[in-house]
Amino acid sequence: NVNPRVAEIDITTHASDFLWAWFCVLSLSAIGILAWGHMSRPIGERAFHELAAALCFTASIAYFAMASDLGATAVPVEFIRGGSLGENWVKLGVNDPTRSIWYARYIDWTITTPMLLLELALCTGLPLSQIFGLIFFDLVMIETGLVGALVPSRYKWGFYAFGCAALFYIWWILLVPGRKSAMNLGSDFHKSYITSTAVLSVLWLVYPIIWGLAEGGNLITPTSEMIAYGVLDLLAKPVFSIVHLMGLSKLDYARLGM
Ligand code: RET
Repeated sequence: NVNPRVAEIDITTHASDFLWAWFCVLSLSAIGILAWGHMSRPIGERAFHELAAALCFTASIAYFAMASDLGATAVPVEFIRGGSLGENWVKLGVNDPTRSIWYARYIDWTITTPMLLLELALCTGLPLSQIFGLIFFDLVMIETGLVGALVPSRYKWGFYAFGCAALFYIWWILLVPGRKSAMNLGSDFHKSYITSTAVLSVLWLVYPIIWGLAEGGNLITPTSEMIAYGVLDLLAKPVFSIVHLMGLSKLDYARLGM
């Protein structure tokens, strides 16, 4: 009596209240950050508040899509470890389990992770070539993660390895040339940069771990995956942005040439 489509919807109806809540929190964060920019900085100095607000708005639209049960596709599961065909799996045919892969989040990340890196990198005085390098490898990381999630075979781990290599490059740029460059702007810029970079680096480490447990290894259910990425997304977008903007609040943007 269970239509596979209904079974699939069942997986996400429970999570959807959570997803609507996340849509609201992200929209309100965007509005709040925009208002904060208006109150605390003259018109020419609101770029970082606007960037933060724009990326929260983008994420809120992604959560709107996912809360509406859009933006997922069923991918065959070739290797099942540590689970049986329980609530984890949607059984479409005999011996043909699939997992819902929420590709909508990768569309969100494609837009928002470069913006998060720009928030940081534009406060360092890093040369443009290194900023382009950061953005390029960030896109490599997200798109290889997406392809890996959609690939049913073990080749997914090859894509994952490319994504991890790209993340190492991002960490290196942020922690070595980025830090040196921020130091040249002055100790106040350096202090704010170190705090923001530490928060970002730790949070970004957790994403590939979740991926390994969810899209990669099928060790956790799509619902657990949704909650794990959901909590991380709030920390990595509004919370990170607020920490970063607070760090910048006393700094003179003239030193950035803005
Ligand atoms: C993937 C899988 C491939 C390997 C690596 C990944 C890293 C993803 C990261 C995502 C960050 C997202 C953020 C979203 C917005 O808040 C794609 C999971 C390394 C770091 C910050």
